[in-house]
Amino acid sequence: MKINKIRFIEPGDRPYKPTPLNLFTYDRYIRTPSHGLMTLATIANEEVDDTLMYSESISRIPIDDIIDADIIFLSIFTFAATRGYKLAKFLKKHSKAIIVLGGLHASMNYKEAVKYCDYVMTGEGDETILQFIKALKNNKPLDFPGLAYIRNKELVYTGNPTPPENIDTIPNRYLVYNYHKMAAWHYTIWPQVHASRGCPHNCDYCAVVRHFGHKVRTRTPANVVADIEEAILFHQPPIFKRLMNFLWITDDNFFANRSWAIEVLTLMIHSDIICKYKTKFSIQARYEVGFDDEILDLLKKAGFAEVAMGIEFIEDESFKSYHKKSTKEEIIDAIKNIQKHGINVRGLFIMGSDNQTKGAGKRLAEFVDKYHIKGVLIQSMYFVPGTPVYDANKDNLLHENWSKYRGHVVHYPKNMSPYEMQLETIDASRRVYSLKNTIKALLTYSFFDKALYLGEAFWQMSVRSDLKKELVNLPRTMKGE
Ligand code: B12
Ligand code: SF4
Repeated sequence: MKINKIRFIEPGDRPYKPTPLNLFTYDRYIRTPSHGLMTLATIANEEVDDTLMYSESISRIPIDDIIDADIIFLSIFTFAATRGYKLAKFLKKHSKAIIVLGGLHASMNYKEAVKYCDYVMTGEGDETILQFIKALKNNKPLDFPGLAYIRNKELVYTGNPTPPENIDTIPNRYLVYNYHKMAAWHYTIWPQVHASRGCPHNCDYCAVVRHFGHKVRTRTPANVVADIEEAILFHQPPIFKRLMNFLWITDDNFFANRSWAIEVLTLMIHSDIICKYKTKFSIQARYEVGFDDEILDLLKKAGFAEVAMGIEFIEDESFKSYHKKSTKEEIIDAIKNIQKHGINVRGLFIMGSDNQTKGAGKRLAEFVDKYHIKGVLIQSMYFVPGTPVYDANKDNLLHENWSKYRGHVVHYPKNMSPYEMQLETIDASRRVYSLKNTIKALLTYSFFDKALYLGEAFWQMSVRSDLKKELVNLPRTMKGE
């Protein structure tokens, strides 16, 4: 068949609406288009010239331009699955295109996703996307691993694909409709680069390791640095320079391959990126990096302003229960050592573990205060089919309305009602971004930290208002009461 036009769609949970709020705060959630789908669009564009991506994070989707495509690829994480299914269903009805769903949620739940599309493509699509397009173009059978579809009312699955080793594609960000225009003027849209995949650990609640596997695969250091430079340039406004440049390296565990991480950081230091663009960087890491003085020195020299640490819990029992290999003491020591190197620590926390009791929100905020953590993400425990926490809690879930799997309590915690747990999350955020802390930030933080703090304080306000609205739907009793 002829394949002349391909469209990629990133469904947005809360599709983009233009509002002045978007210019300086996050409009309920941080909006940056999917690096993964952009990468696939870049690869597909090698084969088909008329390739374009729409991200509902940053623009509306002009249906007229989608409907006459030959293939439409949609990408879904769990929080966007409901919207993705709705779009896929609509497109299946109104377009002759072949509708394909992929991404973490579709891969881990292909039996569910296949009901809404022609094909689900599981795993990472870097290699299979071209196989798929070429097979259709050349009327060859679609029999390679990584495909799920329904034939004669039966589900066919061709098996798991092998994860790609070569992941050196630099995404062509210009393939995302309206992205450049938005990025130039919206300070809340940050450049991001994803440099490695896979993690050797096995935390029970983590979907990432189930999707990307335990083997750590890395992009070549020169390729990563080239991507960083492209990302920074892409986000520059045409006339004035951005007041602050901030780039987020989004790897889940950047230091899992230590020698590679050192190579990347060294190359960043030797390139003239830091002087040329005066960019600051943020990176996600486990606490162990806090004991690695050599890496911390390199991070500082390479312009890293913060390490976003997956602290998750502040109770040792919770670490044990969910197979997170760390202790509260180790985390505290790591935080202190990172700060000693002049780098801020951002805390990524999970609420809703079985061990948490009433007052968990207050204790979290006290921890943040006591250890001078700058910036938090407080996330309710997630239960994605395919993860051990899902298997252990299948009977405790309130529902499987995926659109609510983005911060809300979705299960019966052990020691509280869902309603009370949600209040604890709201309380934690309210305390961390209290008036007292805001005044402190305004009086004592550097310009850069102040700007970051204010952006987040506004964002957390809208997150809290969202969490509050959901309270009416949450049971006020514990399970079985
Ligand atoms: C950067 C990031 C963000 C960014 C941008 C997200 C984006 N647009 O992609 C921002 C800040 C917006 C964000 C927000 C949130 N995030 Co986030 N985020 C990430 C992070 C760290 C990296 C994403 C990434 O670039 N991955 C790397 C690329 C290469 O992978 P990929 O996108 O999955 O794409 C590959 C494959 O999956 C596949 N593929 C993908 N799509 C398709 C489509 C087709 C057709 C095919 C064939 C293949 C395919 O091929 C791609 C290339 O190999 C991930 C963790 C992770 N490792 O993925 C968490 C992650 C996606 N976030 C998560 C969560 C929970 C959230 C929030 C809900 C947090 C919160 N409480 O606010 C919000 C949701 C916002 C909302 N919309 O409501 C979870 C989602 C869990 C799940 N089960 O879906 C993750 C997995 C983190 C985790 N540890 O669990 N996030
Ligand atoms: S360390 Fe992070 S990425 Fe690795 S399994 Fe645990 S939560 Fe997932």
